[in-house]
Amino acid sequence: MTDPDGDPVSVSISVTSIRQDEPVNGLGDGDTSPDGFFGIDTSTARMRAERSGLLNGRVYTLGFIAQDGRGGSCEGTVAVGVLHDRGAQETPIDDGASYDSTLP
Ligand SMILES: [Ca+2]
Ligand SMILES: [Ca+2]
Ligand SMILES: [Ca+2]
Repeated sequence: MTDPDGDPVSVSISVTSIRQDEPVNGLGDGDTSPDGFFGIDTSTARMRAERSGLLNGRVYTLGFIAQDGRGGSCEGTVAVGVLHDRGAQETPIDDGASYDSTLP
């Protein structure tokens, strides 16, 4: 990475949201929630490694903001999947639904 101003680059990441394409407590996924945990203004998010046994794998979508400490920032998302079947290794499919993982 390079900075257009020539400054040393040091980027801090803060997680701003955790969402998932399955309900936080649907069918065939146990009965635990919330499924996503993070500290406001921290770089660490934790997601429950569960998915519905009836569906096609869970996809979490993490929102984040990256800041360089000098007033520059950008936002982005990253997807994290939970395989439906670890033996089959089929890529989890994002069905497009968006549930807030941090809700109980
Ligand atoms: Ca759950
Ligand atoms: Ca359930
Ligand atoms: Ca899915």
